[in-house]
Order: sequence, then structure tokens, then C-alpha cells
Amino acid sequence: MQKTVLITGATSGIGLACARKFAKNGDKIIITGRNRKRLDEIEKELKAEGTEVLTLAFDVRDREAAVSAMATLPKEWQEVDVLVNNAGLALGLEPEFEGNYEDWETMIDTNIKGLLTMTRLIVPGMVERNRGHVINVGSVAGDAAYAGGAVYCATKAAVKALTDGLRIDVADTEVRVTNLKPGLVETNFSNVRFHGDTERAAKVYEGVKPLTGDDIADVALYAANAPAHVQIAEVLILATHQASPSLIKRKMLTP
Ligand code: NDP
Ligand code: 8X3
Repeated sequence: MQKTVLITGATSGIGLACARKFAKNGDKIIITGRNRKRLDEIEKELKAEGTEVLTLAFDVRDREAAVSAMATLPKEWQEVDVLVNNAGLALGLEPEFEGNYEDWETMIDTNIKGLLTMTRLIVPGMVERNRGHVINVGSVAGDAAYAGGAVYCATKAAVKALTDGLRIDVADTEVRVTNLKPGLVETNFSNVRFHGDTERAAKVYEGVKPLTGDDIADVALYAANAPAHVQIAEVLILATHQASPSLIKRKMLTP
């Protein structure tokens, strides 16, 4: 059955890979993000392949903008079947006692409050229709802290708690809730974390074959299309030579 899929942060990395995978699957896609130009380019790309696409440019931290964006959804786009809460970021890698206040606020406002806003706006309709699926993009970082990552890890631990809590709150409906927890995925993530220091960002993936956005999108697509009685509650996805947030064996020979 064709679904309407809303993806936050669909302009890059995991979100963009999800947009392409769900589009290939024949679904209708609502792509959202802050970068209007990128959204337009991606809309063009997906439409050229025959996908029905709607773009909404807003910042998930701006609650009023999110509310207005949802209020503008044309009738035929209002019944969102799958919400992929993906927009998120890490900023900085300083010890907790030396971190940057603004970076902390941006991570907390995006990864926790933005995800909550979208959940609050979309899930009531799912509950009313007794149908839907929320896929939150958490992280291995939510399972265990690592050096310099405390605040980012805390936001992803919050995503775990919010996902588990939502699953409890909708357990008497047909709505399903999934926490995808990737490890090292090569996207724009590290460029953003290091404020555009591309050399430092490249080192994160040195000597190891990282996951790709596609690897994560495959799992999202599987979860969304599992039989109705199957709820993929949580999936931890790691590169073969990553064993935990901080244990990565580099210089291995994964083909
Ligand atoms: P990218 O930087 O490639 O993509 C992040 C996306 O989020 C972009 O589309 C970005 O758009 C969007 N975004 C960021 N802030 C906001 C905002 N305030 N409002 C709306 N959109 C926003 O990184 P990834 O694809 O790697 O990250 C996606 C998710 O995956 C994040 O939640 C991240 O924490 C998580 N994750 C990533 C891992 C990795 O190793 N890469 C591993 C585990 C989890 P733009 O900035 O253009 O607006
Ligand atoms: C992103 C994975 O380990 O770089 O969530 O924090 S990690």
C-alpha cells in the first residue's frame, strides 16, 4: 500500500537516503529541512522519477514555523503514515566541563525538542486514524557516552526514552514506534560537528569502512513495511569493525 512519508532533515545524509528509498518504493514523500534550495533540487530529482513530492522548508527548532508548515498541508497530504524524525546534529567534541553553551542549546533544541514538536503535531492524526509509524533516528551514542560527546549522547539517550515512552502511550493503537540507532555513518554529520573543518571530519572515517545513509534507509524501509503485527522497536546498526561508540578497529579490510 502506498504510504505518505514525512522526513525531517531530508536535504542530506540519512534523511535524503530515506527520501530516495521510500520514493523508489512508490510512496508519497514530504521532504523537510531548512535549505529551500536543496529541497527544490531533491524535489526535482524525485519528481523526474515519477514520485509525488511535497517540500516544506522550516527549522524544527521553530515551533511556530513547524505548526504553520503542518497547517499548510493540502488535504491529500494530511494523513501522514510514516514520520521519520531524522533532523539532528552533533556540535563540538569538547569535554563536558568546557563545552559551548550555544552548541548545547542547538543540539538539545534540535535533537530533543524538534523531534518532540513533530511527534506532537503528527501523532494525534495517526492515533485518530488508528494507523501510522514513527521512526526516530537515535544513535549508538544514546547507549553509552564517549569522550567529548556527553551532550550529544544525552540527546540521543533522550530520543531512546521518548521513543520508548511514545510506544507505551500508543500501545493500545495500531501505531508503531521504532528507534533506529546507527553507529558511524559517513554523511555531512562530522563536517557539521567540527563546524566545517573538513580535514578533521574526514579523520573520523579514516581506516574504517563506515555505514552509508542507504544502509540506514534500508532498515527504515524494512521497519515501515513489516507486517502490521510486527513492531521493529529498536535497531542498533554498526559498521562491521565498530563494536561500541568508542571502539572502532581501523585499518581492517572490509571489502
Ligand atoms: P547530515 O548532517 O548529513 O544531515 C542532517 C540533516 O538534518 C540535514 O538535512 C539538516 O539540514 C537537517 N537539520 C539539522 N538541523 C535542522 C533543523 N534545526 N531543522 C531542520 N532540519 C535540520 O547528518 P546525518 O544524516 O548523519 O544525520 C541525520 C540524523 O542521524 C541525526 O539525527 C544524527 O544525529 C543521526 N545519526 C547520525 C550518525 C552518523 O554517524 N552520521 C549516526 C547516528 C545517528 P540543514 O542543516 O541543511 O537544514
Ligand atoms: C552519531 C554516531 O558515534 O559519532 O550518532 O556519535 S557517533
